[in-house]
Amino acid sequence: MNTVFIALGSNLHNPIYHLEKGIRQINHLPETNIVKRSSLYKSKPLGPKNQPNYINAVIKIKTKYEPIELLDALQKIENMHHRKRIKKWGPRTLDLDILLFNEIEINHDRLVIPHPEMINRDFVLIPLFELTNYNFNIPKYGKLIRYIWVFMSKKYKFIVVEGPIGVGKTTLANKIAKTEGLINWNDSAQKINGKINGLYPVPGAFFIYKGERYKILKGEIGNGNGNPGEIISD
Ligand code: A4P
Ligand code: MG
Repeated sequence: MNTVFIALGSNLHNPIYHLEKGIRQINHLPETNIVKRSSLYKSKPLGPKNQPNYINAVIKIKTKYEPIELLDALQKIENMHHRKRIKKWGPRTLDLDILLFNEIEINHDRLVIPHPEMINRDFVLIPLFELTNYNFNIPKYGKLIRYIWVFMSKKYKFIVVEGPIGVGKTTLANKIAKTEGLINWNDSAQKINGKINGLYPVPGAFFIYKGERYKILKGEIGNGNGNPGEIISD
């Protein structure tokens, strides 16, 4: 079975409906199963600004499909959502992008993997992080976490690592602080009731919640006004 990560995005006609339906349709493809799905993230539009906010998510699937077959299947699903391709980076009912396919690189007319824009999009990187881990490697590009921290240090005032006592919040906070690209961060994690570590200072705000391991579960991306992330859905 192939392991594939797919990014979903929608900003028209009830985006959550289109995302949820798209996820179910992918799960129904022959010899294909969803292994994990991220939370839904609300994000400001990249590209033309005169369009609604997006809802984005990432899923991890196992499939017997080969790359181009999978692309065909996903485009069929997009078409079922009456997706109209009008303008580049314009509004859409459902966009399905293949981010990663096993660990391979593809440079085909119709398919480039890893998806070349993924490293530039926090609405892709953060849900992907939710499904993976601190050491996750993006073929060709390197550590996922590096790209995330570069974004965060530009956008957010602080990062909060929250979770039960003894799961390794301080270790994570210290790792984050020491990660290349975060040289302006205060690397002393501040403890609040033993449940939260904060890292200061960078512009904006972001929450990292923690379930079993280091997982970002919730947060509005591109908030940038110092408020905690808005909770959309678990
Ligand atoms: N293609 C090449 N590589 C891939 C791949 N890895 N996965 C080709 C999927 N498709 C791939 O895509 C154009 C062609 O890319 C396909 O025919 C396929 O052969 P498209 O979806 O038909 O057309 P598009 O909308 O012009 O391009 P694309 O790349 O899907 O748009 P983007 O770049 O994804 O931008 N803002 C926020 N906040 N959230 C969003 O999700 N999305 C867009 C769409 C703009 N702004 C956004 C968001
Ligand atoms: Mg697309």
